[in-house]
Amino acid sequence: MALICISAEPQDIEIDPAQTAIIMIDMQRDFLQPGGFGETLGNDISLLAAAVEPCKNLLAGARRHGMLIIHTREGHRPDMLDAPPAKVERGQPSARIGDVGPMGRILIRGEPGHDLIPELYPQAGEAVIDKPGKGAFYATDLQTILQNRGIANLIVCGVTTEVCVHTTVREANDRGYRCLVPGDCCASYFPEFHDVGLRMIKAQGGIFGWVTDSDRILAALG
Ligand code: TIU
Repeated sequence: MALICISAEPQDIEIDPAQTAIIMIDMQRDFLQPGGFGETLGNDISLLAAAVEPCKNLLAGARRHGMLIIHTREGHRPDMLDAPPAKVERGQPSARIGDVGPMGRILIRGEPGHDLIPELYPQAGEAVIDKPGKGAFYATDLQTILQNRGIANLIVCGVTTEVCVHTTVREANDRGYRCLVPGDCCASYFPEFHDVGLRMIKAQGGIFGWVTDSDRILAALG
């Protein structure tokens, strides 16, 4: 496919869809459904629901165009050897990472709560990357996958805007990827952090990347 031009801020961006991957960050039951990690931290999980439908639409468009689609999941080994005590022990959550909740052990791989939400479930052939940290590059084979597929641009979606989406965008930007963030495909437990997080990406001439929305990406894909 030829280059397409996507309306974005701070300026429009031209990309080749064949060199572009969609990354769905951590659209897991643990963050979006009751009794998971997000709720144990004291958050109102209903604030994340707005991103689901736009992500669904964008995924459908990306699938139609044969784009590389990657899903990530934050979580830890059942033996928790990869879970830093500094992460597990902090704060006063109602249940800690590894404790048993209504969706199984909190943020542990293989548990029901760790799985992706049914609305955005991966299709056959789509990569799922398990990551122990907030960024999708840290301690994963994401960069190898992107290099093997000749990817230069990332469309980064998911939750939460200022935590795992931002960390991944920053990691990707430093590795030379052009990052495009559709704001309606991201959400935060803190609406003001969502807004400012998007502003931070596109400020200073696009210091971390570009911001757009799902409709503008779908319109450009045609
Ligand atoms: N707590 C919070 O806002 N986010 C996370 O812990 N992980 C992700 O953002 N995925």
